[in-house]
Amino acid sequence: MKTSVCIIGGGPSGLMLSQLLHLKGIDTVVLERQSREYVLSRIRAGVLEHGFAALMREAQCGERMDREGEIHDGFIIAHDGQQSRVDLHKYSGGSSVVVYGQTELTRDLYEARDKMKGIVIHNAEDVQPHDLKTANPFVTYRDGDEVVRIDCDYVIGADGFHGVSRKSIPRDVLKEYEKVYPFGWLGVLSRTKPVSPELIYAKHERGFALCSLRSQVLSRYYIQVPLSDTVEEWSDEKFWGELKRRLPAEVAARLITGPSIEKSIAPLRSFVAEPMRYGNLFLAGDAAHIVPPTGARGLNSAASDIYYLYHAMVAHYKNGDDSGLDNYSAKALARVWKAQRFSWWMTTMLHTFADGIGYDQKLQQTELEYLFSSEKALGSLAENYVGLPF
Ligand code: FAS
Ligand code: PHB
Repeated sequence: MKTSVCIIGGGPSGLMLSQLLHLKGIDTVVLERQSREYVLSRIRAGVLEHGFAALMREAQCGERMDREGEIHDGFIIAHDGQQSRVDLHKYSGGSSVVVYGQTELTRDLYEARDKMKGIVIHNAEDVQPHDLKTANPFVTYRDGDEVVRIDCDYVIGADGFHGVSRKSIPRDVLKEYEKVYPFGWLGVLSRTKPVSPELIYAKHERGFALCSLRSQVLSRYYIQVPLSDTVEEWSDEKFWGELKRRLPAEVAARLITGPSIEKSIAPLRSFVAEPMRYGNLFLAGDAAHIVPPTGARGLNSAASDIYYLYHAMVAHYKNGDDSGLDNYSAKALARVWKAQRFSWWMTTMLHTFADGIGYDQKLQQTELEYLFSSEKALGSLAENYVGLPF
């Protein structure tokens, strides 16, 4: 098999790039390790930057997002017994975010690939990139007992944190930066009316909590839990009780609870791998970087990688201009590190650190007091949350 761009990973990063390139007449093949059903069973991000939403529309996949997604102009930070609203629209100069689940946008991307007869191969086993430092890289994978070879010009590693691509870069070339937080998020999805029309990020001495949503009949809630906790230890009843304890009384009083239809614990970590290019391999999305979800930057950081790669590939194939490819790693990392900073700042400000000495807690309080006393501080939060320019 031969293609121009072989994409490893059929998550949002890989599918989005495949769709955008196809619309420009650049052929791709996507290799996904799991089944489509498995990929679509994942419950992950819920907040899209306006740049991501624009990319979905450019990929001709934005119609259901615009119909079913919700525009949010602000969110609440609950702290020290009060609820303070962050007016994103005012402090970002008129921008906002779209609340629309990653599961749904991934479904939209798959359907768009089907409509254009895009090649997405599922259950691709033992995917391996080869000859990345040559002009003729190729990728192999197993289909049952058969080994299939795909010759290509470029390989995109969009295979997430546990993928094969990043590990294909020699250890003496790759530099990894990591920060592991001493807690995780226990997340619950329930077919209940959301407790608030806007997201509530709650700082509480018992631990952080987040009230989010997927629609007006589908709620998404999280509470900070120790890394040692397991989902089995958290009955629905125990979860709802703990969430209520961490919310302002008037919010807890109106919380509608119901059976969890998904419940999982995700550890929080910050991670960046450099460089994001090795020969003719380009890393994108979670394959290259991970953020704690506090700042809703995870999926949105993948979007800017895809945006840069898309424009770089079009410049190469249409104009013979390789400047975008040559600058990709530096350009993508510049924005990735800004998302890392913002995610670290939101996580450090809002979570409870068991070993937090008095000084760190005083700093947390000061961060919040400064934030809500300064329009410039609110402007900084808002421009990061709605998404820095690509
Ligand atoms: P993905 O991991 O989504 O996709 C990579 C794909 O590659 C997967 O489908 C995988 O099966 C496939 N793959 C892996 N190895 C392969 C191989 N060897 N061969 C072929 N295919 C292979 N972000 C937020 O903004 N907000 C959140 O609340 C949030 N919650 C999250 C919760 C969890 C548990 C996780 C893991 C992530 C969360 N994220 C969140 C971040 C998440 O949304 C990612 O940023 C997003 O999935 C990135 O998309 P991709 O880069 O496509 O990576
Ligand atoms: C979510 O709805 O899953 C969500 C929203 C905002 C975040 C993290 C997760 O910061």
